[in-house]
Amino acid sequence: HGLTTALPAALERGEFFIEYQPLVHLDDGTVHGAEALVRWCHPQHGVLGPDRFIPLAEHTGLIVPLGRWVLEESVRQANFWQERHTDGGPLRINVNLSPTQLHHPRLVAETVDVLERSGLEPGALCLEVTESALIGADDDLLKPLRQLAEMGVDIALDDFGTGYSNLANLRRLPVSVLKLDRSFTMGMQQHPADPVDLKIVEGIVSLAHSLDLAVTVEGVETGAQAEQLRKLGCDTAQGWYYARPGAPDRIHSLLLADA
Ligand code: G
Ligand code: G
Ligand code: MN
Ligand code: NA
Repeated sequence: HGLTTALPAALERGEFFIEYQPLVHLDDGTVHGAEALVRWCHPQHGVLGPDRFIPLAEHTGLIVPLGRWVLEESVRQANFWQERHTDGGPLRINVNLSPTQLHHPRLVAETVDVLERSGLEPGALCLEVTESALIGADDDLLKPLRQLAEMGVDIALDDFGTGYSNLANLRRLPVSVLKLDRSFTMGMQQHPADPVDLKIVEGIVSLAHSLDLAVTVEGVETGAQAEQLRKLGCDTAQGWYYARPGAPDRIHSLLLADA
């Protein structure tokens, strides 16, 4: 596959870049942080989204150096924002971790190293892992995540509610945030909102809060959805209603507007 063989050179040539999508507090709309979303500016095909190359990088193992670069770059960026917006409270940076990265023996050491070199406090970093990556996870797999959580790094369960959500299993996982999948938000778009989706979200929020987990909702596209999700008790939100993923200066502007 052409894209697969081009990946290592692309990383060396600096063809990857990161877009940031803001995460906002649902109660007052202020910025809580941003999710780092990687893109590939391919010399022939133009800008490729992660769906086009993350699975290939995952398959070849290039996800390890690529993921390291994403972490390093987005943590550096978050620290830059932090230093310029000290009064706004800590700004969070969310970084996606793929299953291969989770299994990598140097995950904890490298994350500690990146944080120390940047000066960003561990509590400002949130690592997103998908539910499916943790299905049937044994203690060996959970141990690095526990170590990171003990240092203060937040672990978020991404795309929550799409897989084989095992609610009882949540207690065992070192997660502090649930990211509710976009499919639930889509159910809020209808008028009236899908009553079953309402009940499900209500139940998930109540369970999450009773376990001291924060709830982030993805894919908010309208003000009506945001209001509905706020009423249901969700804490933070992400979606086109607030902003599409974009260049880092967009986050900088939003932070200036909040101040
Ligand atoms: O930005 P976009 O909606 O195209 O992202 C699609 C998916 O790609 C997201 O759900 C996200 O989980 C994944 N993704 C984006 N950036 C990264 C990254 O840096 N590492 C990994 N492993 N996945 C990413
Ligand atoms: O990590 P995750 O797979 O959840 O990445 C989020 C993905 O969802 C990104 O690809 C991003 O571009 C996309 N996205 C973010 N906000 C919205 C939205 O409001 N609506 C839709 N349809 N997609 C969104
Ligand atoms: Mn994500
Ligand atoms: Na997601």
